[in-house]
Amino acid sequence: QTSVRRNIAIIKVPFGLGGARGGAELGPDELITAGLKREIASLGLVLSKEVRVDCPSEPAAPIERNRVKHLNEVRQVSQKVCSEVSGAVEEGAFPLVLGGDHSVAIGTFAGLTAHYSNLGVIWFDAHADLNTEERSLSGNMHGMSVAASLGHTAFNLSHIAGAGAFIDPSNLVYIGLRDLDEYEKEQIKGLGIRAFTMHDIDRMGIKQVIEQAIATAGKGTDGIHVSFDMDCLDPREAPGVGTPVPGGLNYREAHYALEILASTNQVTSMELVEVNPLFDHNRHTARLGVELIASLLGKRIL
Ligand code: 5AB
Ligand code: MN
Ligand code: MN
Ligand code: MN
Repeated sequence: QTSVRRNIAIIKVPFGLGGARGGAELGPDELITAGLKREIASLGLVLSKEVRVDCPSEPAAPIERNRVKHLNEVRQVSQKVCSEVSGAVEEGAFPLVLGGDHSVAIGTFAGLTAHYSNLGVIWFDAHADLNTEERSLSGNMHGMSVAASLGHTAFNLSHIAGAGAFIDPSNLVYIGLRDLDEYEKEQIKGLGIRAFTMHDIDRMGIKQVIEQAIATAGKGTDGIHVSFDMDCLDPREAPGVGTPVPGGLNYREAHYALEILASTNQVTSMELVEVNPLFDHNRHTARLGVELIASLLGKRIL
């Protein structure tokens, strides 16, 4: 038996200008080539639609004097992703967003909050993506998407037509953190965000971690969104990412977490981001991404 809505809407977002280096815009096609649609079919799910968001590939105007990179492009893409995600939910489908760099999450959040007023979020990532335009040391917007969902950035959910309310930090859980900027550490502590770092995974094991994550993100919420940055994995498992950090989740830990999530029947959407084929070998990272999506959609070993 499967655990998600039967109709899957694939929303491809070939956008890489929010990232630290180019290549994430190739992610959606790489995941399709790696067999995503075959996996969906063999799970007995229906691909109710497959859309490709039209994304700018080079800046329309020279980068502004401020340090924030490609804000106008992120803004445009966010609006389009919001419409597609919101439309998919309306049609009764499970939105499966394929990035792109993690800035695409801003649009995903906008589209989801249009329908879910108290959304739970499980954010798998080496990074917290909690920077603001003011505080970011890099100016890369893929490091600001969670902050945008909370309303902390100058450009945030409230600037996207159709978006609902900000995410409640008490509904948000991190898994896999191991590379945080000082400002992000202060924010996590100050806001009391539930954060399972790699240290916590070492200490508690992935079973306890995912169970507690579900208890937090699933309690009193009207859905759980899984945002999966492939750099949560150890670079030995997933070399094809833009910002690899040693010491990440291993193959079975990642699968196990997603298998348990599937069994809750509470997951209402997923995005998988930061697949960067330029740093991959033999499509290894995209193939792993497809397998992980399958686990979240209900695939079982036996
Ligand atoms: B990703 C860093 N905190 O803000 C920054 O891959 C990294 O979406 C952000 O998690 C990584 O540039 C963004 C140093
Ligand atoms: Mn990220
Ligand atoms: Mn990351
Ligand atoms: Mn990254």
